[in-house]
Amino acid sequence: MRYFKKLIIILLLSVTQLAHADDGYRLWLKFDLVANIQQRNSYAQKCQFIYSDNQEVITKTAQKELQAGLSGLLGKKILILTNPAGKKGGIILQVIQNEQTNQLAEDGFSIREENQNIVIRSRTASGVLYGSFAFLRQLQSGSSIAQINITDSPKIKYRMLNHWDNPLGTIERGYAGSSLWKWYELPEVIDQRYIDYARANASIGINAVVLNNVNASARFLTKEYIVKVKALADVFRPYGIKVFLSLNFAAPKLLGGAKNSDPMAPEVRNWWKNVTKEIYAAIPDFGGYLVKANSEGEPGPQDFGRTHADGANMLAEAVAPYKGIVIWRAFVYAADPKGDRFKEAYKDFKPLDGTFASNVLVQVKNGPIDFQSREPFHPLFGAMPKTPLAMEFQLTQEYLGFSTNLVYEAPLFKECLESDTYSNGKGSTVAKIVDGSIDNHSLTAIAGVANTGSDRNWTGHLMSQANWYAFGRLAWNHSLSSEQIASEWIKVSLTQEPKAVATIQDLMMKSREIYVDFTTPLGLHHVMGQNIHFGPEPWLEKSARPDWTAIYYHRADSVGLGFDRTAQGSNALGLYAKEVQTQWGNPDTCPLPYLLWFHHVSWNKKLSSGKTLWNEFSSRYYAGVQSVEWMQKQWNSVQSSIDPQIFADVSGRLAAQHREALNWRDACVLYFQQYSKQAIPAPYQAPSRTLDEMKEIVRIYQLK
Ligand code: GCW
Repeated sequence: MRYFKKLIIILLLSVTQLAHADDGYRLWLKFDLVANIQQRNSYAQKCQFIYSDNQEVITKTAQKELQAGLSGLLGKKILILTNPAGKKGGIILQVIQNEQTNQLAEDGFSIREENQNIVIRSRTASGVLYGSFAFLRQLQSGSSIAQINITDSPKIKYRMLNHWDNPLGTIERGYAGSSLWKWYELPEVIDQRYIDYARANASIGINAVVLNNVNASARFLTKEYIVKVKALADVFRPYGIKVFLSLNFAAPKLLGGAKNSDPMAPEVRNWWKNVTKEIYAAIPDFGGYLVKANSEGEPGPQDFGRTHADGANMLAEAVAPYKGIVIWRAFVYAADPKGDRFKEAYKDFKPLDGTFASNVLVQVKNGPIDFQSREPFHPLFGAMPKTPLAMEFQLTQEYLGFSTNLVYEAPLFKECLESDTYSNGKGSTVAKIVDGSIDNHSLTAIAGVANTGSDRNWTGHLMSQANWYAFGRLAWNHSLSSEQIASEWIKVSLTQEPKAVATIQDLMMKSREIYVDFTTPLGLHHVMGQNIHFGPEPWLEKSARPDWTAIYYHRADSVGLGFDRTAQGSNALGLYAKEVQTQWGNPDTCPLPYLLWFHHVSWNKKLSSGKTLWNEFSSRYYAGVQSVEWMQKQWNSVQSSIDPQIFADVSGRLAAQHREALNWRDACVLYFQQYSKQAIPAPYQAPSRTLDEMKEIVRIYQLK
């Protein structure tokens, strides 16, 4: 009997446990019952009903979302009224053009208490949707809504995700499973996930998605695929999201039987016009095209002696009648062993400033090389005042340890956005170039390469959900702080227990610098494993291109370490404004995070930290590993405030991160020690593994 009782208790316990287990699928849209009864009652008093005087499809979405969210938070069904008849204590949605809403940017909203109702008002239906999600966020995070008075407008027009998803379901640089888009099932089968994806995006203000990889298959432009794309566009439209496609520049030849794809050939121009017409017939609000051309083997206008502008303008002409736009990527770099990849995009694009059609944006990665854990801002920002420049950030952690490393990316994004280009005097930050305010552009865009996939929790590492969230919030308002966004995300996703919120926020805020320390400290860059871009491979000397090796970038020799980009070296620094050159040009005063980006520094040089380069550099690897141990400890300390399934999953990934940090440390200090010929500084101990052992570990990582 006693045994039986025990069994029942164990069973009950595990059922409760299961009921609480959170697999992360609901992201930041949990809307669980507000635990504090007093607070719940105070919310309930003000949210007794929902009414909208506008019946556009997006406003209906807002009503539905409010109803579902509030019902969850308040534990009772909230009615949508068709006639409020002077009722008080409800939520009123209003799409209206008046003096007040005209002050808002498109999609901006206000939330105010008026005549004892809460009015969410905008001049667009999507503004009302964003306002509704913002309102729900107040309740979710436990904020007071007494005398609520919020006015908010997005600073950037197109806030987009770029998916690098391929037609067969794989994702280039995706670390969270396979593609969300099930092309073979579309258009007949609509996965619930498409809808949940749209909800998540709309809730943080994302209003555009590019569905497919920039290394694009021409397949997406066929009749068969246009109906599939239309099916997704139909799902996303009620959430205010426009669909874009990446295109393959050689499509006229590949699909249309044209002789070639020369953008000046009438036959080619017509082909694009016709295919564009077909797309718009199916999807009248189709956003337009994203193009990677003449980059890493992709076809482009230069194949026919034409410029990037010739290619972009041809497509711009095709989409113009439908108010579509073309986003042309500046991620191009010729393979010149004597050159400096840092300068390539600038060389190609700067002379084209002023020659692009008015519906073209040039999309520039945040840094000049490729989404490294730290890069100086791209020198094109500020250098093309006549061309709207879109920002491209990478959410998927290609160079940030895939889905086993906790790296909160908001500080990385902010560092770039807040960099001063001095293009139009002090304060010409990258953010102000991108939001159009410096050069008076109204066509503005910011893109994040998506980190989503078919994994149940969407992003592989649960903490990477914060990067998706932070991107959306910053795309909307780049002046939000990383701390603010982190704490907001933690409260709606993990816990509201104040001490746990503070601990996790601190851990997130430090995570990027910790990753930099154990992988590429002091401005070292591009020393990761070849092809897969995982783990260390600083010894990589040969690759298909010189600028895909590690030695091209770190330039280690018996004298020192780092790439001299001053006038004595490649003079990439010369691409920046004078003030920026002054800031980074002198090795004695260059901030340590950027040092090896711009200088070849001798091993014995005394740095501003008081240590020599070798001592500082090698110590960072050890400190980085210790910091991962610190992250593990901090995470353990919040266990009681976190859902057990989430806790265990993140703990496991932190342990994996620790193992990987040790690999980075041992591989890098042993490799560079061959050049510095100096001992590991006290109090640290030399690695117990040899360089050859590290090379073998990395070699095995890369085996097919
Ligand atoms: O970061 C690099 C990646 C490529 C990618 C390319 C790009 C889509 O390694 O996989 O291709 O950049 O941005 O075009």
